[in-house]
Amino acid sequence: MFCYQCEQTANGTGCNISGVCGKKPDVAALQDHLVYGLKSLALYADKLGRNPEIDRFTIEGLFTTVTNVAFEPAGIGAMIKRCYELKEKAKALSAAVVSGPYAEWKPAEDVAGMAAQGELYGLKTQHEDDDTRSALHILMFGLKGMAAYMDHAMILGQSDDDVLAFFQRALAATTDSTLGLMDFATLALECGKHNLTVMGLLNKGNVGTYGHPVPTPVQLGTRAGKGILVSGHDLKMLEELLKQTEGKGINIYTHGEMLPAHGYPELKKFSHLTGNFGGAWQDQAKEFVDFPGAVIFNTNCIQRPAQSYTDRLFTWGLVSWPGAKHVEGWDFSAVIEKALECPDLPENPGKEILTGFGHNAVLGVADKVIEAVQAGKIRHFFLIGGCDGAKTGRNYYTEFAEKAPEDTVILTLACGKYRFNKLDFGDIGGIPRLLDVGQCNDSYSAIQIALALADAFKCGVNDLPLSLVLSWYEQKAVVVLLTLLHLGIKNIKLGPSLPAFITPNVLSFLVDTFNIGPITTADADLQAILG
Ligand code: FSO
Ligand code: SF4
Repeated sequence: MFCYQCEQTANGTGCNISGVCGKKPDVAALQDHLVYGLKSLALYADKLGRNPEIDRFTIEGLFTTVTNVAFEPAGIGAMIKRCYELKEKAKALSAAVVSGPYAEWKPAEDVAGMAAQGELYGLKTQHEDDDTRSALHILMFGLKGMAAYMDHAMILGQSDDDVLAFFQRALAATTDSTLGLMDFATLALECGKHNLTVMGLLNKGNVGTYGHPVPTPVQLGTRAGKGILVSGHDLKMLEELLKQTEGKGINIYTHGEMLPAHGYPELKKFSHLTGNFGGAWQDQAKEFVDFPGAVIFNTNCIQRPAQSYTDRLFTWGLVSWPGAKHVEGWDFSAVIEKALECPDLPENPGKEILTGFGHNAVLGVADKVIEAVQAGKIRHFFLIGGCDGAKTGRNYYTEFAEKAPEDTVILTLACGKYRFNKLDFGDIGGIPRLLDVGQCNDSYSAIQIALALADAFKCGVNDLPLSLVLSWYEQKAVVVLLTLLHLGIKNIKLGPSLPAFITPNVLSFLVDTFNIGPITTADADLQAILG
């Protein structure tokens, strides 16, 4: 196997024995095979035009291969089979004539055979030139991240034909050995552009269904009684579970990236949406031991579970883990039954933290914010956002937030916030110094806030007293970064380490064009930003 798509990749270069994430070589090979199949399908789907069944499958297929999503070989094998059926269908419908190994792809009948084929389809086999391959992989990982956001948007009934067409065109392009570095770099930035549309669709889906988030205190810890813990990013799945548990004496808790769900009016109206439990995704295996109820994952990031809670662990949607029970569709009765069998949670409430500062809430107090900036009460804004992870070096973000001067405001989003979201930052004239904009899925909201501030101050986003200090982990962060670059946002600080799939030459291009740079130390970076 060889995989280097996420930040925790082995030795900072690539997982080649087994995935640090828990991905075994057979699963890695099956995921590589699925991606190969999706490219084969795209050769025909690109010619066919929009076909809802094929386009939907492409989105789900790509999301399946994102870090910390799918670990169950049989499920991935079934997707490869389905991919082949759809490819044959697209071939017949489009009557397109294409040739070459991708066009001729045919998977083996059994999962072991598919895994053996997958070993030949790995990342290293694509394009000879390192820089071209680097740009190709940036595009490929960007497509995976965009597929994750598109999946959530489509679950909420949102779609866009141009975006769906781009998925097929870009996937087909990755099979073209005549394309070079600049072709893939251009496609990668185009991916960032389309992702802005996708993030807008997702925002429309979330806000249209659940209302604009409003600032909301969220209880940490547990309340006496039965409980279900929901982890992931999908709001619709949470809503369905809330409906199905109403009046059953079960408290519903959010974990990790589900925290911002508490801010949505149509979700917070459920009185049994009780609180938030635990920290960021990488702490789940040790923290879930202390959550005696049922646990369900609706998206990444799932980790190898500790034995003690595997029997009360469920997965939903594209997430899978061998041995965890998978819920098909929207019937959560098995989870509810398990929660009722489990022992009660103790009465152990913790402190309250605030969430719900989406763009609507922040821009609702824009006058106050602008006044505070003009009066010199707010000197600078930091967006400290992105993913958390297990590797050392991420304390930088805690230290940065702690050391940010008291006349600065911190906007945050995604699971990286768990590095500092339980600290007290106080407020500036009633404006909290820490504003939780939401999930990584809400990056659109942060962009809207930046654009509105730029508008108010009659300047460009790069001229605002705003610095982006980002942490990345998996492919959703890659595509958000591509979106920021597409928007021309400069001077981003990125950590905790730079992606292994970026070659020195591609990095120089990014530094020269966007002045993007690695984080150093909190003190030095604050000094460099604030002077
Ligand atoms: Fe985090 Fe995981 Fe939201 Fe990612 S829980 S790391 S970028 O899946 O999506 O921020
Ligand atoms: Fe390694 Fe990350 Fe790939 Fe998992 S997803 S195999 S940790 S690079």
